[in-house]
Amino acid sequence: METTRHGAAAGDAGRPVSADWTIDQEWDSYTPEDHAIWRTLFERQSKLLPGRACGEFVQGLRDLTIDAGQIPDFRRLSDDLEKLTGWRVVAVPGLVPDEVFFDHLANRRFPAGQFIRRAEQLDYIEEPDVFHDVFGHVPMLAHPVFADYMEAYGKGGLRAQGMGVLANLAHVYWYTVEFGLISGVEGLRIYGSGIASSRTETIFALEDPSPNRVRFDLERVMRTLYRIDDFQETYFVIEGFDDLLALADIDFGPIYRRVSALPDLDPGSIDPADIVLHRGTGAYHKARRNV
Ligand code: HBI
Ligand code: FE
Repeated sequence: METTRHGAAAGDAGRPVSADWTIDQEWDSYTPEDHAIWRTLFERQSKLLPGRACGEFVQGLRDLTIDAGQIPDFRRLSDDLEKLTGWRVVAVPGLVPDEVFFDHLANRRFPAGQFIRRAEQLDYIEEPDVFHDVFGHVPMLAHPVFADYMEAYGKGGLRAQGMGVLANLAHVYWYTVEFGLISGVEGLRIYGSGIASSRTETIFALEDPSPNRVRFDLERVMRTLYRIDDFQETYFVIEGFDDLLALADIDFGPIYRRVSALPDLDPGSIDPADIVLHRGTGAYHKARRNV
């Protein structure tokens, strides 16, 4: 597990974690090197994203004055965000238990990693740090429809846990909030935070011939396994953010029962019922498997 600069891995002795796992951001304790890493990452992504990220994402960055200058102070960021959609950003040491995560979302609090990755980890980090969480997630929380979807996901997560179907719901989060693409008047664009915060996956997800790009379908996505350690083999494409919010009104009970009886789908597979926007060559992952 990643440790913070304060030496406080979640649950470490000597620094009890509060019940909701929040910590003080201790903004003053970021070093000039920390801010420099933020700047490097910010400048890379803000060059790539115009024309690749959806308009809502770019607008969110602008409205919240998330910029290259320094790691945002969560208090100011939250005050701005709260005016737009009622969400706040709270600091956590890293990954938090599922029920804690869902409870924050259900109450319109986004838990963001307090630490920032080290210079050797610019392109890949396992645990969510402040760049992934703030640059990747927070801009979309300024969008009212997306903001409502995230709250609904938190509430749905608490229910899914009670029903023992958390994995199915987690697949939906992964393929929308983290790795979602949207096709609209602008063409194919990124809204998923895991793509938007990664230089290499920004290009791969949109432009590489290797991955599949398939129309989003709730039951299909619920059944689809995913990769956490590499680019996705399949990206799911929504037509508008109302597609996501519509999920909040669905009674998931019968869907979970149906989906639980069906086999899981491999990340790279195409299902006969899929609406395929681009059938990937699979070349990237084939080459990875052969080394
Ligand atoms: N904790 N900080 C943090 N960020 C996440 O994205 C996160 C988490 N805990 C659990 C979790 N995500 C997922 O496993 C759930 O969406 C299922
Ligand atoms: Fe994330």
